[in-house]
Amino acid sequence: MGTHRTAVVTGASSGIGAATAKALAAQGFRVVCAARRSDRLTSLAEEIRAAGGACEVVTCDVTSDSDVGELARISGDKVDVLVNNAGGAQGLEPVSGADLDAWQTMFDVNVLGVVRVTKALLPALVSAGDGIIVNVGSVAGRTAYEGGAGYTAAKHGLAVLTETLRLELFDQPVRVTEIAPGMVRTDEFSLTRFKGDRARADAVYDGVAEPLVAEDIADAITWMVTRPAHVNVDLLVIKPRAQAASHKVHRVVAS
Ligand code: 8X3
Repeated sequence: MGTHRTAVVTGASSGIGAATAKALAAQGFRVVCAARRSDRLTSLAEEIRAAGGACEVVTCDVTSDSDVGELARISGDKVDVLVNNAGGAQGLEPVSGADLDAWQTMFDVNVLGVVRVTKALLPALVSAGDGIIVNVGSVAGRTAYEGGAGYTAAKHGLAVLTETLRLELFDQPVRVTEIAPGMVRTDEFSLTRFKGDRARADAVYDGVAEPLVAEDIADAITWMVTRPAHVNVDLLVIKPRAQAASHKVHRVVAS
């Protein structure tokens, strides 16, 4: 265990987070998997260990100071990789019908959660001598779309947070990066956005031959963190071939 480099992944219980935890474990990292749902984390840890990986789990809500404190304690004095993946969208209402509770949650998780976790782990990332932070943003953090404002504003916030942190850490041995995925079909992203409405969630991917999947993003994150220490991938925008832009998606409608 002592020789492993440590990677911390938040939102690790499903989707991009779980896939990233598995991918980094396969690269030899000791992976600290953080998420709210401990039952999911337990089965993820079993899967990683069965494949020969090193893994620890922490039940952690990124909006909780005490949970994040515990995450920092378990992560240890040196953290080589931090993947701030916990996040998500709620709703697709126009600004005129904004659900402020949903906006609060989106800012709490996508922005303040990243600040809280980053702040707690930064000393360990610096101590590692070659730390890297990967913030999982979104194309929603680069462009706007109707109905998306709570999420797009939060992910724009995350993008600027990432840029600011890179400036502030310019003389420290820590790389600061963002990956901004477009359409990724995961089990939960759209289902959460539409409060469990399966038909609405599935409609997001209607007619799209091959949306990205969580493993595509995990693969890209693995590439970013395994570049030589002097190589900082500031921003990696990644979309399926069928998605030229947020609004411009090639859909094949069944006849
Ligand atoms: C997910 C991409 O287009 O649903 O972050 O905002 S989108």
